[in-house]
Amino acid sequence: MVRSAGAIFARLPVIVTQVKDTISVGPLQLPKPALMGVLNVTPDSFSDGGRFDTLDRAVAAAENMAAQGADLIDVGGESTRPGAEPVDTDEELERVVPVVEALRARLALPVSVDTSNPTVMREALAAGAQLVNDVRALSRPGALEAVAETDAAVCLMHMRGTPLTMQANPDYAEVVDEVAAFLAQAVQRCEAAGIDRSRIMVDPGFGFGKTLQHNLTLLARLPELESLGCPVLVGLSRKSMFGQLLDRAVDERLAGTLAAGQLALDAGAHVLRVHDVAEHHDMRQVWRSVRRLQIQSTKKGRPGIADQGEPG
Ligand code: 7PJ
Repeated sequence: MVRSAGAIFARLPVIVTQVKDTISVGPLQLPKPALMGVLNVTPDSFSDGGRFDTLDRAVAAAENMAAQGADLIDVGGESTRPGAEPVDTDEELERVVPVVEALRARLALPVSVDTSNPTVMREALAAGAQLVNDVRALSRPGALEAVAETDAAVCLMHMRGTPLTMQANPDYAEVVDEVAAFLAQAVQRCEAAGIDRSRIMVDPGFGFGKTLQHNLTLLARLPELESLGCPVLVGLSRKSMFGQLLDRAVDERLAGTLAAGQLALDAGAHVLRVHDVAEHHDMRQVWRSVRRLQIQSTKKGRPGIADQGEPG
């Protein structure tokens, strides 16, 4: 079919507003906002069956998340929930590396490894992982070097204390300033070790040594982390902050998680780390569709969200 120039130009604004933002971090190109699907490979997450059964189930879970709209898969073999005990290197390697290998062989999505252990980082990156997600911000001896030796991306998260002790009595004079200062210093340590800023994402670490009030304040003031100049990743999924705020068990926190996730997107978050990919995929679609119209109307000088009153 031959179209007139007029018909083509008439469609142009539509085409332009459909162009997706992208996030570029190290070797990764992700849509903005991106969804990181959580794949736990701790024994309690796949309790029965032998090794191959575990592997098959992990791959099936990741394939399911990919079909539901995940943009990358975060593989973790160490539980970092409050009160969790550390796991030894051999055990973590055995849990994580075969899964990373299998996902790279069978899935088109990039893979991230949720670890603080430099040996696990090295082996997982050699097996094809492209992002190190470290809740301890590469603070373990050898971790900076393990990432610097490669071209992988890294996510630096803020935590106060250790998973065993962090929720005992978290205390800050000014939580947002302290988290931002910690992350700025972690970024500098990386740069000094040869990890370029363009490879780094930052994360305020919801629930890691924070009270409910700290978590809410960090979410409310998330845009302040943009001054670090790195994409911001947030992990809110099913966290105890929703248990406290709503009096809900872990499996009843999806609505709270989605509301907080939407606020995080409004505040400029680049990546959401989530368990419930399908629901976040829908939320993102609704958010994007309205966001586009908000941006267009703001450009025309119409009132924005700051002009609405206080909530009741
Ligand atoms: C996070 C994480 C998070 C990043 C976990 C849980 C606890 N990594 N790993 N950010 N949380 N970057 O999922 O409840 O918030 S494990």
